[in-house]
Amino acid sequence: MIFKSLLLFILMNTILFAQVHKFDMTIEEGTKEVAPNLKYKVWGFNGQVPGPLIHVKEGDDLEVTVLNKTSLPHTIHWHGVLQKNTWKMDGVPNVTQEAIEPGDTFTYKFKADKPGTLWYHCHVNVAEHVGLRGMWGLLIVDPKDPIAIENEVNKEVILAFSAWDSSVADSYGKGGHPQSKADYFSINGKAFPFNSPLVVKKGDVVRFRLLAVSSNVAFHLHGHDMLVTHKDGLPLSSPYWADVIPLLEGERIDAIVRMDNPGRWLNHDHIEHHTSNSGKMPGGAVMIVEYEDIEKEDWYIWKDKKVEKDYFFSESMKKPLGIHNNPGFKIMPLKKEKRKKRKKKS
Ligand SMILES: [Cu+2]
Repeated sequence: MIFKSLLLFILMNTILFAQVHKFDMTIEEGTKEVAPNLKYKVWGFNGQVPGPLIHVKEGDDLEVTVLNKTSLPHTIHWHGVLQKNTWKMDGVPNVTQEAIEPGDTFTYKFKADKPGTLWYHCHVNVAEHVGLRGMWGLLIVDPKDPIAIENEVNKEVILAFSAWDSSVADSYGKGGHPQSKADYFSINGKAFPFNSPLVVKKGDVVRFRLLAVSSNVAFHLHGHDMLVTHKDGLPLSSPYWADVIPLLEGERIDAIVRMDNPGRWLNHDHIEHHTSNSGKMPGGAVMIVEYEDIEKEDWYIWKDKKVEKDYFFSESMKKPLGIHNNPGFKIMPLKKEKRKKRKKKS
């Protein structure tokens, strides 16, 4: 009897009360290989770009303790979280808090009060730290009341678009000037053809969560119409069909696609100069959707391309709620990089 009531008590608690997630996060210095000829000095949350995926449920409480292991100050802004009665957790330096100095920690405590595709990023010198140095990651908040089509989704795919200015790749503290020019563009931190194919099968219902981190985007998927269902996390009262989805910097759009057209399909930013690596085509914010079992002919540009399993966070999104690092996104620590260079010279 006592055992039964205890079980009931635990069950009621999990149903009625939010979960508390306590995470430790670091900010680390390192190098990100955006393309083989573009190694970029970045700051990575948990030493990776994109930062780790944080996946929680609407109403959950978060406590994130951030340790700044770099040589410049940073913060974290939780973009989309409303911070009701917790405005000091909004992560804006000199407005809601003092920036986290090198070697210091800061604990962000807040409720995941808004559902959907959210993100987090540094709010110090945003044009450089977020725009060019990789200080961003995804915060996915599952809704308490999903709309009907969300329940049909069997594959989650996150595509985050960012731009890079190669002229400041090697110099922290530079870049982000209005007159500076981005010449490399990427999806989840890597430019085509150095990123990964997305493998799907007929019948999949894929939710594309699109985020424009630091470049405007005109997202186009060949061979399929996309049903646009959510904007900045919230469900639209009238979802609509599109084959090009425009996003301005900071925006998130969710689109659900029924994979019903087997083949090999290009998936790209339709702002044309975003599809090159410093003018060299093909490159930039481009990747390919491959249906399983489609033959790969010799002339296929990605015939021997290895699929990076969690490149689009599909595996991480299947894991239990929490914070998920992704070894594929690890940056190379600066010290190691220096050692490697020295070795090469000797
Ligand atoms: Cu920063």
